[in-house]
Amino acid sequence: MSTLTPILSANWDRSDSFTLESYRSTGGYQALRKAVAMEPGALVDLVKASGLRGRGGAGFPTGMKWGFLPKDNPNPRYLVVNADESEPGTCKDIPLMLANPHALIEGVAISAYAINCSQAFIYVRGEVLHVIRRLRHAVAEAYEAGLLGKGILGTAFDLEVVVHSGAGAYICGEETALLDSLEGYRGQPRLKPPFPAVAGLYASPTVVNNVESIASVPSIVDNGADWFTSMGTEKSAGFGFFSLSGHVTRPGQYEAPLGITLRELLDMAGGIRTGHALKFWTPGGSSTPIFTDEHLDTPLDFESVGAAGSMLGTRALQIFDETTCVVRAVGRWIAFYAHESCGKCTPCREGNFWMVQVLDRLENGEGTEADLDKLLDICDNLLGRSFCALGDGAASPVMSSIKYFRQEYIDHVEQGGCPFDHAKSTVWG
Ligand code: L3W
Ligand code: SF4
Repeated sequence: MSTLTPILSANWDRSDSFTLESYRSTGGYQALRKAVAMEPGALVDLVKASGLRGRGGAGFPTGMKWGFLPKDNPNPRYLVVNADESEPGTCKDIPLMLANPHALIEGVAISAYAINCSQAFIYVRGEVLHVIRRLRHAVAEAYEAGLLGKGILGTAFDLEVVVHSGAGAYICGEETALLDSLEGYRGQPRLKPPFPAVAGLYASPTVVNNVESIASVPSIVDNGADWFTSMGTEKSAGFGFFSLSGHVTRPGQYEAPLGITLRELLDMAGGIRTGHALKFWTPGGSSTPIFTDEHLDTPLDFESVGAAGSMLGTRALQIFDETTCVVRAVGRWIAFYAHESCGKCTPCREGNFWMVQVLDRLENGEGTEADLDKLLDICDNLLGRSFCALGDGAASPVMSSIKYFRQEYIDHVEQGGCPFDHAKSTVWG
């Protein structure tokens, strides 16, 4: 039975948790002091040994990514924090930055030192002005205290940190679109390879990491790689946020070891709202294939979720009970993807547009059974044929919902429209 592991969220109940004074009073910035006394390469080895994997969705090993930076490139190196959190259901980085901005800033300083970089950017989703203000204030506090800027903690290590506001485009969470946006261009994904580690910001070697990944680094430096690997599973080490939303009694952030199950999380969260039963859920935001009550005991780690046909993604667990119409839920997500498609490639630009039309007509009683094949055909043209992960992600909820709830789609056809009373589903009502 897994229990919670409050590490990044340990002090969230303190009303001043976001201040430098509060962060320092609980041991904050001790890890930075320890790190700058180490060889940078030893820090990279430490993060590799911890097994930390990217917390932004893909789970790529963080230390390995740092190790990809070419040694013979004379250009400056950059560290870019992806704080453009926008995946539907994903809501972990924003509370983390609000309640604990110094964990991120300390992580930025340690990570930049580890990769020999003296310029970092935190690219924040443009809509969250309050988060941007809080981060800028925390960065200013860190400069004032000699934790950023020239000669950090009396060493020769210099680091400038810029908090950059995005302009509210979901695609700018894709790392190369983010880099284009940061350079002042319209954010659209670039062809990979080259990966940012080789040619990223201003065509220079760049590490792009998610907020939660970077904020986890100080705890690894403080406590060691063995401490981190003692949590989670062999290939999915450590802890992470599981963000429960929707039809759950106590929605919110549950910081727990990877490998915990939804059943265990629901036990802690008071279960599905009273009088109702689980119908479907997303393990990692709407870009991951949906799960049902069959998957209550699937360990939420990269391997187990993958083996069960989905992705751990951002651990955004959106929970829906039996009052929710799956066609309507999927329709809402696809409308989002259609709106946010950057338009660069045809499968995603056209496919999402047409999926919205088909899902709308099914929901409104104008669909036919052939529409199911049409949806699957469009998905076939999206999956693996889109330029970036947005296209693949959009196909996921459509294909998986037809797999698990085919009859519900057919009911929409046979009953001339949606058989659900949306007022009963507080989520989509
Ligand atoms: C150097 C190589 N670097 C891979 C790096 C790469 C990137 C990281 C992961 O999509 C997924 C997506 C969403 N040399 C490398 C290399 N890298 N090979 O590793 O790369 P990749 O391509 O596996 O994934 P990605 O393009 O970063 C992320 C899914 O996560 N997702 C998350 C969405 C999250 C948000 C949000 O709001 N936070 O949007 C949810 O499912 O769909 O599949 O850094 O450069 N040989
Ligand atoms: Fe743009 Fe969509 Fe193509 Fe990605 S898949 S490049 S978001 S059009």
